[in-house]
Amino acid sequence: MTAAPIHIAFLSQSASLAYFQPMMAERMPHAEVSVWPDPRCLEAEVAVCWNPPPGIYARMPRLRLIHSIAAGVDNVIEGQDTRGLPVCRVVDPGLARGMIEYVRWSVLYFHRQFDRMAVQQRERVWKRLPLQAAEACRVGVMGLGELGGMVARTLRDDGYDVGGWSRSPREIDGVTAWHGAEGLSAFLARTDVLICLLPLTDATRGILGARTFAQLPRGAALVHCGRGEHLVADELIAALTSEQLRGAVLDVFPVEPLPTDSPLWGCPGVVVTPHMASMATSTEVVSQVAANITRLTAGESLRNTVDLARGY
Ligand code: NDP
Ligand code: OXD
Repeated sequence: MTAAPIHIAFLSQSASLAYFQPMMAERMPHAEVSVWPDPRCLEAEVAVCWNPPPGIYARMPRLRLIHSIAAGVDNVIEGQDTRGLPVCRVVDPGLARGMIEYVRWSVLYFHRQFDRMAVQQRERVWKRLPLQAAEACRVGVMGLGELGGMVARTLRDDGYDVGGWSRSPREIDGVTAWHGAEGLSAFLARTDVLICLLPLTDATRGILGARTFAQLPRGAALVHCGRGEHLVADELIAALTSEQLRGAVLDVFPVEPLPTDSPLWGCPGVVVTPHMASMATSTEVVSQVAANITRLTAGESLRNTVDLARGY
């Protein structure tokens, strides 16, 4: 007797994941592939998700594996009953490379004062500012995981004075590292450009707010590539207005697309980008999901599983 084909459902309530269907079908020709809102999704054994409908896993009696199409899993697990099932995410060197490029640009933007030059240009001011050496610019990376770790190493190699902060102790050659709530103040106090590459969890929600900004040196800058809910927008605007912060490059927002009436669009000192810091290619996502399905059906251990107790 041949086994029934595995059934894979692509689930999102906010994005169309239909483009994955032909790719997945080509990669796993024997699989059945459905895309939400097709009700056949409820029969699937594998849910591949970005912001899936609320309570959906509870309605999928045959479900065996939940897979994010992204590095972050917050919108895949938040408010959902994952029923003790394994949850996996994407870990990809290509995604890390994209993130490095985005963060490098953003750090250079502040370090080489392109933000100030843009203001000068608008005012037709020709004024040369002193050149600041990279080693005099103290960059701080919040989150030293797959992405933050690579970013910290790259910026270190670029000559910046790099510090990092994580939940548990992390050692990276040439990077001064702090961890835990007790390490946060010391980390912030020496950070001129703060980069957020944290996952969104109960412990990190709202972390980019007045309390954090007040502990940075006056005139520090923010580069935010984590998740929108890390940031308290009105407290950022207040910190920019009081010049406690000099500027912010923001890639992620609690509501995406960022609503057209958000004050962040026109806030002086703010650069808004549309959640494009990095992403895995669809080919890579399909390949990682397919590899994990093969492991699942073979009874082998899965790659890139999420620790649900930690939330990331
Ligand atoms: P990882 O899980 O590999 O790393 C997470 C890091 O954050 C770890 O170093 C972890 O600490 C640290 N951390 C978690 N919780 C805390 C806490 N409470 N206090 C201090 N540190 C904490 O994640 P990735 O590097 O793969 O991805 C990070 C995030 O980047 C994703 O969750 C996603 O939100 C965002 N992202 C954004 C993209 C974009 O385009 N804007 C693209 C891809 C990802 P420890 O080392 O101790 O575990
Ligand atoms: C991700 C993202 O988590 O795209 O991969 O934000």
